[in-house]
Amino acid sequence: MKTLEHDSVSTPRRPLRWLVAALIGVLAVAAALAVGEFVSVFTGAGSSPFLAVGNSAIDLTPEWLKQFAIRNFGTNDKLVLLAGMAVTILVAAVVAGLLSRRSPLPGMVIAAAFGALAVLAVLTRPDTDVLSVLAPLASLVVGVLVFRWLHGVAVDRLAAGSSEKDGLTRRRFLYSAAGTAVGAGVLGGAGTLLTGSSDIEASRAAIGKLTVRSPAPPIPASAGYEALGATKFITDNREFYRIDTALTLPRLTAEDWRLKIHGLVDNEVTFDFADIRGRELIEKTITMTCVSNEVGGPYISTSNFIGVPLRDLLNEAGVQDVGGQVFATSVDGWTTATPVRDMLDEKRGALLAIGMNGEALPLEHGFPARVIVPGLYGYASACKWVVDLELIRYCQKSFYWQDRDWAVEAPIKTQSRIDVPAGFATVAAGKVQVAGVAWAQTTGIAKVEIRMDGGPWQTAELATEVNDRTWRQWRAEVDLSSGSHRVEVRATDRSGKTQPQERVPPIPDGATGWHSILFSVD
Ligand SMILES: Nc1nc2c(c(=O)[nH]1)N[C@H]1C(S)=C(S)[C@@H](COP(=O)(O)O)O[C@H]1N2
Ligand SMILES: [Mo]
Repeated sequence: MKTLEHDSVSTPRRPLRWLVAALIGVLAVAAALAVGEFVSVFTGAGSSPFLAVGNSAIDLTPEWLKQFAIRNFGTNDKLVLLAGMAVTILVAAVVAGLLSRRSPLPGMVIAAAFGALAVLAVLTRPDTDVLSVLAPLASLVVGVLVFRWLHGVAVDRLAAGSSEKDGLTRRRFLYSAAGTAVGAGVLGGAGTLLTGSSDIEASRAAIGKLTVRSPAPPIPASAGYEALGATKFITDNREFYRIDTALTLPRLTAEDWRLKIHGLVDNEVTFDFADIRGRELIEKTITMTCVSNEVGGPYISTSNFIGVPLRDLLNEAGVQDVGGQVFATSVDGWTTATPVRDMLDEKRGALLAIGMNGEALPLEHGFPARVIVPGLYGYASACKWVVDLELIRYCQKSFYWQDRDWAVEAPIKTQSRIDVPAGFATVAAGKVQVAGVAWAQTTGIAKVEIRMDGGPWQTAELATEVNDRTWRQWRAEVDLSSGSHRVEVRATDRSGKTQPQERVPPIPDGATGWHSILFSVD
């Protein structure tokens, strides 16, 4: 590090001021991140050092922490992770600066270590290639060099001695620091702008309205109790729950999308978007549910899904082992597996979906195409951004959540939820309306009961059934005196099974227990 010894023999080495040292760390890291972000515009979204580290963090997060995040931050869990990463990086940058008050070496080593971490993260992403490594490498090099350079400028200033020279070098440091900040801002901003999802949005917009050969029957008004303030039967696309491990949305246009079906099949087939769209599209009203949904939780929504029967696509490939699994892979590397039997079952009606409520799939729900298998939890069936279906024998491969101790197979458990009144609401005395949803996809709901304050069960009125793949709404009326009350609900499905009272957590194959709400009557 000879070249860095700016102090002359006559000027004794003085450490940099705390603030200057910290600023050098922060600026070097900002420059590194900005350059990495900018280079990743050209080397692919997966190569962004910041996001690659974030995505790896998601995959490496222990199960309990992931559950905690989903429970506490819900769909904001990714935002919380990104903010946490930003804070960690900021702290590391400040520490790197402060450790380098005398020599730039500690900061350079820390910058290099962070760069190496990003290189590793990018290399281990499933959606990156060798070229992708250029982005984190650029970050590493820029981080180390900018740190060393700014440090040199600052030390020069200290070593200057005469006040005239001092002023000159102080100005030089300020210019260098400001230049670095502006440069990082411009490059980082340009990188973020250029990696926007506008090309994907344009590809989606170009699809326009999907023409469906056999539309889903209209939802009768009697299927819900919207007038009571109950949940809407069909969830708006923007309200549909979203669960996935993708920190940023995959950037796959309809034009570039391909679905390959291979493995234990007679002939490998590949479909493109025009192939799928050109088929007779069907529309089915289906309620999807996430296995992570706690009793009474929000991760359940209903949509009119548009697509083609997966059964047809699989039969075109020629399934060799109906006792095996269909192993699905998303363009972002996420995987799942579903029993072949369930995918082929005509009554269940698994779809390769390309639309939701008349529109092309929204980006966050799997554009251009995804799998929907009624009656199975999403993690074990509903692959978004699906690009590959491989027919395999059991135990040949394991999928994303299976590797994290969730069940290999996961039919949706019969459940019910109270939506009206809201928890801890205060309602007027007299006849009180209680309403909610119950679901037992592909089995159907036979009965819903409620009870007040631990009293006798009372049968609720069921709304018109839309089909056995959707939730069923219910309502009941109770006469209540003023004071606080507790209402509980339980559903019985058409197989005759009543929801067990015992509370079990979502892991490994879905929560059980009765939902209850506390509220008061005026
Ligand atoms: N590629 C990909 N597909 C995925 C997931 C994911 O993380 N990545 N999550 C699954 C889970 S756990 C669920 S519950 C559903 C949720 O679909 P939605 O976000 O459209 O509601 O998608 C499934 N498909
Ligand atoms: Mo899920």
